[in-house]
Amino acid sequence: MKAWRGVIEQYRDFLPVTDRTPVVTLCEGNTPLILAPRLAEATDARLEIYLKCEGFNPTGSFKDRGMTMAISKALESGSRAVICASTGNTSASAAAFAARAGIRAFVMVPKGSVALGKLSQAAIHGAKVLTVDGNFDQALTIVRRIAERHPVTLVNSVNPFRLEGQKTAAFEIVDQLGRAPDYHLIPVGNAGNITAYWRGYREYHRAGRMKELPRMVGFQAAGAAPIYENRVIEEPRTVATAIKIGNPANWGPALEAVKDSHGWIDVVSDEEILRAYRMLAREEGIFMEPASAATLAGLIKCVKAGRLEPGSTVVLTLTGHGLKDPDTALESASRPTTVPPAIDAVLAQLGL
Ligand code: AN7
Repeated sequence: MKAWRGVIEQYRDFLPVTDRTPVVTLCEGNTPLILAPRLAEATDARLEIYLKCEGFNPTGSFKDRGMTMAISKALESGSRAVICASTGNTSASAAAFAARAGIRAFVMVPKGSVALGKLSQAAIHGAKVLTVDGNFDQALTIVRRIAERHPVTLVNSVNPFRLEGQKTAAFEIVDQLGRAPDYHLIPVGNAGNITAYWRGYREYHRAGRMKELPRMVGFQAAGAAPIYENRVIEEPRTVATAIKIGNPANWGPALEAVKDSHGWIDVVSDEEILRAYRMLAREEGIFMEPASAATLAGLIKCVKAGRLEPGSTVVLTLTGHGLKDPDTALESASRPTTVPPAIDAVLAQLGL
């Protein structure tokens, strides 16, 4: 087998790159698609469930697929700096790929709403990090204005190259499964990823790589569900900070993806998200961040409501690694027990 060289080299024919594009890659993509029989059992779902583990990308989230494209194209156009607003993962990825490219990264994150791991990534890669006393939507408005007037490239998902890179996840799923799933379940924040997957599935379909298109099903957190509620949420709230977004940039295209594919958008509560978060870690040994667990929470809700045809194949995108957010993990699980350095005391604790 040839060594994996990142999503641009793997899917070059489907991407807007040329021989003159300087490819900036951290060998992102090629993430595992893991069968999850214990989840099917635990949720009473008569389904074949697969987990597309995007947390296993180089910076721990799906953003790397988009960032390899955005940074490569920024470099091609002569840009020396990039900027983004972020709930955390975009900033971590932008910082890493900018470092790899040898250009500057400026990132704006909402104060108090970004998981520790993500902040540490942006910092160690040398980005200029600004925490804003406001929310993600306000930060996005500011960086959009700055990028219009100053020599910095915006790398949020309004940058068209971001979604071009992210659509490669759909290609991989079809390559791995040998077909498209019947349903594709995915969390929705700024709504770029659901848009990108749908684009990827349609392009692969058009190219004759698959026969049937999947239905796209997106999940928002109940306190941050602008698309589901069909209104801007001024003060979004959820434990899943990655998707704490009240006015998604790709609102329209996400709705189109859902409509065209005969799918739907649903909501899940923080309680449902945290239950799914623990279940994923305990039943399948897969540690993903709360926003990713929203997808499993959504699956459970859909199964209970009988919305998924029995016998179907379902793919869940798990967007970011659990290590991104150690605080939520520790709050959600039992704490370590302190013991003296004595065998008897240890045995007593272990019940052996
Ligand atoms: C783990 O990093 O918006 O619907 O600024 O980090 O494409 O926005 C992150 C989003 C899901 C939602 N899961 O994807 C950011 C940011 C995780 C995420 C989403 C995000 P989109």
